[in-house]
Order: sequence, then structure tokens, then C-alpha cells
Amino acid sequence: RTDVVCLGESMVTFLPSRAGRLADVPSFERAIGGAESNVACALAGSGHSVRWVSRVGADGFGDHLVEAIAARGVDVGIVGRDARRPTGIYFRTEGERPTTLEGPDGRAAGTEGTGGTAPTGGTAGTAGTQGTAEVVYYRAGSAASAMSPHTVDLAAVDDATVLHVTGITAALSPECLELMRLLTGPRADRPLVSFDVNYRVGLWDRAEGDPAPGPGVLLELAAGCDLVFVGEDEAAAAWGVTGGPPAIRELLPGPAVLVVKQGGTCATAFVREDGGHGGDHASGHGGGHGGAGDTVHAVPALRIDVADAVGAGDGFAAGFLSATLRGLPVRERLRHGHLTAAAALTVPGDLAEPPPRDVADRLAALDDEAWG
Ligand code: KDG
Repeated sequence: RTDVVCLGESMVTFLPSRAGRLADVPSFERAIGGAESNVACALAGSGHSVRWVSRVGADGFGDHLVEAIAARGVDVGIVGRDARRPTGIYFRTEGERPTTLEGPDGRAAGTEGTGGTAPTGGTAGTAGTQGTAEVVYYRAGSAASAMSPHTVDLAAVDDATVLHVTGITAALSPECLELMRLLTGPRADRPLVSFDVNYRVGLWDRAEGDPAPGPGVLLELAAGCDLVFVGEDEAAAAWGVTGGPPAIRELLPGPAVLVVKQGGTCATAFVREDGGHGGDHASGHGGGHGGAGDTVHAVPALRIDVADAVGAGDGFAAGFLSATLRGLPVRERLRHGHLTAAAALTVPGDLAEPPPRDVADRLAALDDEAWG
């Protein structure tokens, strides 16, 4: 049994050689992206057995993704190849850097916290300090968008302690949404299902009158999962919920564990006390008490200079999942989330080696004062 199966689309990513409009960037560097494979690579780097489940085209970009993800120690044995559909790709731009070194709130420009959501399609970094990044996808009709209950081997998906999926997949095609409904729905002997909402605005833009579901469907999918990650900002954008983490918990009471990432400030975990997956009881550690039988744990974000904000949310999920698999207390899970996110924030591109386990354990065990 594999520790974690991560299912989702990966793409060859093109990172700009300089800041500015897509129209003005003269060249790009090839990298790889894909929220779920980012989580898979970070978990493999932390010593877990991980399988990536996806589809790519029978093309050179597909070869590159499979080879690069396998080189990170992830099992790619059941990734499907599609001779008729291409591998998805996408281009990123970078906002112009500000000329002053201070952001509007007095913080150093380009500083971000680890509790944020990878802002694909949004603003990278502290508001007003990094400019707006653009994300241009070429993924409609991709090989991965043909994932469905018929093209994915459910037995291989369920042969894991944890299945990690994200809301991106739900937006790719009606077949992908059908698959997500199956994976997040009730079935015998399913793994613990972890879901990162990953609301990507550009994937949900619909023409007026389009009968396809909007981001509200992400709430329906999240409700069926055991562990859910969501940014406070994306919950507001996707579902219109304001009022902070308690209001989000009220909207999503089902998951045994709900982690709300609050931009640069904090991450808050709501853990149901009724013996659902992932509680803290064995360790004797506890946090404050929320409503409806929850224990609430909040851990401040780390403030660091950002090289590239994309991938930080995936790092957070990987760190939290790794610590969950190891049975660490909830506070430590949040700290491992922040530490792995911090590693992703310090390198260009999505992928960063997570901190070695012994180092991360030492940092996570520092006293509250060190953690702000
Ligand atoms: O979380 C990072 C991902 O957003 C990025 O790698 C691209 O998977 C991606 C997507 O669909 O936006």
C-alpha cells in the first residue's frame, strides 16, 4: 500500500526570462507544474511512497513530465499516455518589481507568508509589491482533461493511505468532474481523501448562460472529503464567504480536518473531536475549542522573501500530509506545512526540495516564541 496517491493534471510550464507582459517576454525557461504532482514530489522528497495518477500526451512534453516526476522518486507507472490528445502547457508572466524596497504596509517588498494560497492567476506576494502575474493555459482538450471514471484505475487510486486531489481537476472537463464526484464520494474502503480547493479563476470563467457548474461545486466536493485545505481569500472568491475561518468552518462542517490558510498571517486547523480521521488525542496536544465539537489550532505563518509564490500552497499541503502520516500532533502538522511552503517560496518554479525530515522536525519543535 502506497502512502499517498496524488491525482491530477501536470503541465510543462514556461517561466519568463524577465518581468513584463506576455507579449514582451522574449524567452521562457521550461519547468514543470501541476498542483498534485507538486505535492507528490514534495512528499517523495520527505521520504514517503507516492504514486502520481494522471494522463499525458504521447509527445515530448509528456515524456518530460513523466521522466521529471519519476526522477523525484514518484511512482509514475500508471500514468496514461494519450495518442490523440496533447500534454497541457502553460506560460507565466511576472509583474514588474517595485522600485521602492518597502511595501505599502511597511514590510519589505516581495515578502510573503507561508499561509497563503499559490496565487495562480492573481497577485503574487503582498498586495502591491510584486505586481500582477498572468497565467496563460493551453490545456483545453489536453490528455489529462480526458480523465474519467472509465480511464482511471480506481483500484490503483484507492490502494493508498491517503488520496490527494484538488479542485483544479473538477474544472478541466465534465468527465473530470464526474471522476472527482466519484473520488470524493462515499465508497467502501476508500483512503483518507485530502482535498485542496485550489480555486483557479481562469479555469472557472464561464460565458453567461453556460450550464456548466461554477466554483460552488468545489464546496460540494470538499464536503465529502476527510481533510480540506482552503485559503481564506479563495473561499471568499469562490463561495462569497467572509467572516474568517469560523465562517468557513460553518460552511464546511463535514471534513474531520479543515485547514484555513490566511495569507501571510496564519493557518488555522479545525479538527473534529468525534474521533474522525486525523485528530490529536493520542498525542495529548490540544488547541482552543471552536464550535460544534472542534478543537482549533492556529499557527502563525513564516515571513520570508519570495522568489516565486506559485507552489507554496502545494508545499503546505505536502508538509501537513507528511506530518499527518507520521501521526504528529496538529500544531506540528501546521508547522510542517509552513516549513515546506517556505521551501517552495524561496525558489523559482513550483518545485523545491522539502527541508530534510530531521531539520524540519527540529524547526517544528522550536518554542512558540520562535514561531511568532
Ligand atoms: O499550485 C500550483 C499550480 O497551480 C500550478 O503548478 C499550475 O496546476 C496548475 C494549475 O492548474 O494552475
